[in-house]
Amino acid sequence: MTGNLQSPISNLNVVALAGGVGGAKLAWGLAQLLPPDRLTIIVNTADDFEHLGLHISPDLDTVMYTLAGLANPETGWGIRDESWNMMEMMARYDGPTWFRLGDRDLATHLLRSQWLRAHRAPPGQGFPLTWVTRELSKLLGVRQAILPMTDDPVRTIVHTDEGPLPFQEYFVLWRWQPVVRSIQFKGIESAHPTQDVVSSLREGDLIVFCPSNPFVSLDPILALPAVRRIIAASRAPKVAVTPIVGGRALKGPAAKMMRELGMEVSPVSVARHYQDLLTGFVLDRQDENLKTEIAFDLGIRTLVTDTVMTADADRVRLAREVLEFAARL
Ligand code: FO1
Repeated sequence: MTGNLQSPISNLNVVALAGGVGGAKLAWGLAQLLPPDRLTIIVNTADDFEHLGLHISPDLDTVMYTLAGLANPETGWGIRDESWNMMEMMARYDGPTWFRLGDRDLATHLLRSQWLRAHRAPPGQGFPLTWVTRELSKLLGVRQAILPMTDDPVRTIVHTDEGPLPFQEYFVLWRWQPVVRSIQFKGIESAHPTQDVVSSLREGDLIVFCPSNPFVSLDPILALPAVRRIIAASRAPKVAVTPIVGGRALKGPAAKMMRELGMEVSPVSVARHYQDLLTGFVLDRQDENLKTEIAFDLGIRTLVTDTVMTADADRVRLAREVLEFAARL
């Protein structure tokens, strides 16, 4: 159902770059307005990790569960109405329970891991992450294309005052409290965007940078060889929605990372971070005073609106405003 958008917009091929919870919310809003075959979500996989013998892809699962209407509304990750029997038994064995795996969520990790292992069979038995993600999301009734940014292993290592931490240990085990010195995407040099990612970026009529963490959710996608060049070469409008509102991140470590990386905690820093790629930037009303700086110093057209997505209606409204803003660029 394409809602009551003017027809030119609902015929746009929209490509959204997303990471965790914030990105998934806007992707869901866009999915309410566009025909399913007009929305592609390219998702960060640098948060992936091996845990208890399972390949876990948190951002892919957050986007998939959100589009399937299954996501836990409180956390944004994992599945709603979840049970935790496996975790309780794990605790009896004094096994690792720092990364909480729900009983329903576990089915996703078990199947993904088994299908990927089959991929390690002789070449041509390919079950790469792109195939696995398409199968799982189709089986959950998701009709939009959810694309891992790459099928190659890329892992975010956060270099902190506690030493180098794999992303999930930094984010969950250490609750993102260690001070960040630098961020590394291990394996990025020899990784490639998938063919699906390359063609969706080339064919997209609009590229949306969702309000995800710029440094650990969108940067891994942009750091893949050729991706920045393909986005820069595209004549489609590129619109970013700010993940920073009133000097703070709505969720997670983005603001704290900015401070620790020596940047001013402001939407202007985010706009500058993507500057060479952006046509438009969506700023929250609380930061309206920064509009001229972004518009004139950075030369990026700016839309000021309410960017905080609390209820589902906010997600759809923001998605509609992004599409209508893009149509004017
Ligand atoms: N985040 C947490 O803060 N605590 C957890 O125990 C946790 C478990 C978890 C399990 C599956 C999954 O897909 C995501 C999970 N997350 C958890 C969120 C995850 O760490 C983040 O969503 C991303 O990696 C960053 O966006």
